[in-house]
Amino acid sequence: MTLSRRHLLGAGAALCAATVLRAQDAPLQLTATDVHVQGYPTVEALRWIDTTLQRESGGRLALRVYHSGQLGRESDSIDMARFGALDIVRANVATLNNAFPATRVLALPYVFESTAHLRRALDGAAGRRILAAFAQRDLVGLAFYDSGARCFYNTHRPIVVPGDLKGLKIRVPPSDIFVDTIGAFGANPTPLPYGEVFSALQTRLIDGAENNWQSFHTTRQFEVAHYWSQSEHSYAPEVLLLSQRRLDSLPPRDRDLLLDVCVRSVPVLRELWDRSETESRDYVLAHGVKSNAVDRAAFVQAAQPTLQAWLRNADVDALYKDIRALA
Ligand code: GTR
Repeated sequence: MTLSRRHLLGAGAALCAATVLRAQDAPLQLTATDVHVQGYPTVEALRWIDTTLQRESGGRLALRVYHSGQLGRESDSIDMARFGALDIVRANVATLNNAFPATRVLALPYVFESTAHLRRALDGAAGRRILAAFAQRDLVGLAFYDSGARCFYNTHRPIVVPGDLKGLKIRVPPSDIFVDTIGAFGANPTPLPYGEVFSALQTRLIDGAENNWQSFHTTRQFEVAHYWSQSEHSYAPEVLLLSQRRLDSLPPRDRDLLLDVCVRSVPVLRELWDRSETESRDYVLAHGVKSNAVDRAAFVQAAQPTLQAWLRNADVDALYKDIRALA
């Protein structure tokens, strides 16, 4: 088929019209932040939200994802979202523990038995109650994401019983619960922002830290800390938070779509999570990391005074009982 001049002019006119339409209807670009690198499950879940929003809003909404802590520390980005300076924050509940008491139960030691237990609790009444509590401080709790089981890793030796941590400086996230828990195990807890852990290990400012396999892998901390000990002392999950101001500014149909797409990103994240956990573990073990089992009963016992002290708060205790009933 040969294209006539008339066809070409027609196509050109249509293209111009589409461009004008796009300019008028420029998508509203929401912003999201995550301290993790590209390819990390939480960052990929945010990307999925972006493409799904674009597709299902007919191009009205998009999400720009700032990964790798480009917008600063996790704790600062939570405040930025509260004041409307950015829209979505993917943060760990550990960073939220001090300011948002409802999140505390999720970070306490040995509350969860497994990822399946964690997911049951987050998908049920306890999860809904915790998400609702963010409204008190200008945030919308959108969804929880997995963060696996946090375990110890260090530059010195295998940790089998809590006593093996004695004298070690272990980095913790900025949460009083983590300071208490890691201190109760006998280590010297050292709060530091996530982005500073690798160099702190390298310069021997700290002896170790605790986190999940994926963080240990993607931050390359495994190149410096060669001992991983499977303590599974906390399952502190991730949470997706939205600026209430932003939500209020959206027309109802976009509001509903945004909330719905974020909820639908949870199974997407979970699939990515399960796959990447195995990949990260295999990768670091193939690159010289030595992993060992711990005396779990000894860790559970050492955690009891911390757990009981935090459970003196009636709200934390009520959530704890609901969660334990699902174990
Ligand atoms: C990771 C979590 C991050 C950050 C980090 C930390 O597991 O995904 O958001 O909180 O832990 O320990 O600071």
